[in-house]
Amino acid sequence: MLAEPSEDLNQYWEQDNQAWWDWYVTLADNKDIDNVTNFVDIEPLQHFDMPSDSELEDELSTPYHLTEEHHLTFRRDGFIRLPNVLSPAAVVRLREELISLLNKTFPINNRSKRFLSLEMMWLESSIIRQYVLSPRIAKISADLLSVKSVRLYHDNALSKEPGCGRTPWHYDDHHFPLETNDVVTAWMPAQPVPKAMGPLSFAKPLNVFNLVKNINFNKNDTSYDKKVTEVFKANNVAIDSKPFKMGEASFHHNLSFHTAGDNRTSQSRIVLANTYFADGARVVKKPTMVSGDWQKFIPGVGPGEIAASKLNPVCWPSIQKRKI
Ligand SMILES: O=C(O)CCC(=O)C(=O)O
Repeated sequence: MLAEPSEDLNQYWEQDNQAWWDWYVTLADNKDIDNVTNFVDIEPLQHFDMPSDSELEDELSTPYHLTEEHHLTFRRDGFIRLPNVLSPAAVVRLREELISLLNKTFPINNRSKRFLSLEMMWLESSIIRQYVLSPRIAKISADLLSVKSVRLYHDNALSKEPGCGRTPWHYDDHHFPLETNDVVTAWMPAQPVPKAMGPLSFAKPLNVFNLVKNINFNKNDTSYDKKVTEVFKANNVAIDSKPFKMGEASFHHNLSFHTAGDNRTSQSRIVLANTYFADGARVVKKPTMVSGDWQKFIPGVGPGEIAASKLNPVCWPSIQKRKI
């Protein structure tokens, strides 16, 4: 968690998670996004025949081959980008379904420059459930963490709308109120993400979090984000902000410092981010407001208790049939 959560963070978030994101992106230092008028036009996605439900299930159950080099990279850098985690057709189906869910929640005239978020979609959509409870994705996560078994913390649609600014620098240990560092987020774009669209970007190696872990988090301004940028610059920290190709996904550890660029394109940057954690982990003793509405993700579990509610299914090892 934060080095020393200050008194004013030691409270629960009182609103919903969308309000959390609306607040959170105000903490990013954005120099000129508001003045951008010439957005980069992005070609619509190529047409692919949609996979049937059973083809999708097959794809999302097929193990992904991780090499020793992948493991070393993840351990050293705290993140890894993996090509072809999803086939192009599975990306198109994911995008179509996420757009349909986003359309049900967010009126089209209230999206401008926002960061839209939707969680727990797996409870509502049988298609998203396949991507969230996917043995392929959960096994990559468990293997990278070198743990036997992972549970779901939450799924998250992250739609960075055209004109939305940067995501502030952070590590997820700030956000997830889990008493473990065996936490990983699979960030799976539902289209390619060129530089202008705001790809997730990582500071490396993993241990650079030590350089910034004592910076005071200020919930009211951009000072935290600015200070992290300054410290990373002063220490010549390498930042990986490469674009994401179709089907590529990244997996990041909860101590990996990351940010994301602004979206200067005409298309929404839509991503499915699934977070998994080692089975057996507990909720921290003092969750803060930076954890948002975490009780929605671990209902009925109090601080200090094992995070194993019925909304935190074991996703790896997978079980064939599940009832929610
Ligand atoms: O998508 C983004 O811009 C930020 C996502 C993020 O920070 C995360 O998934 O941990």
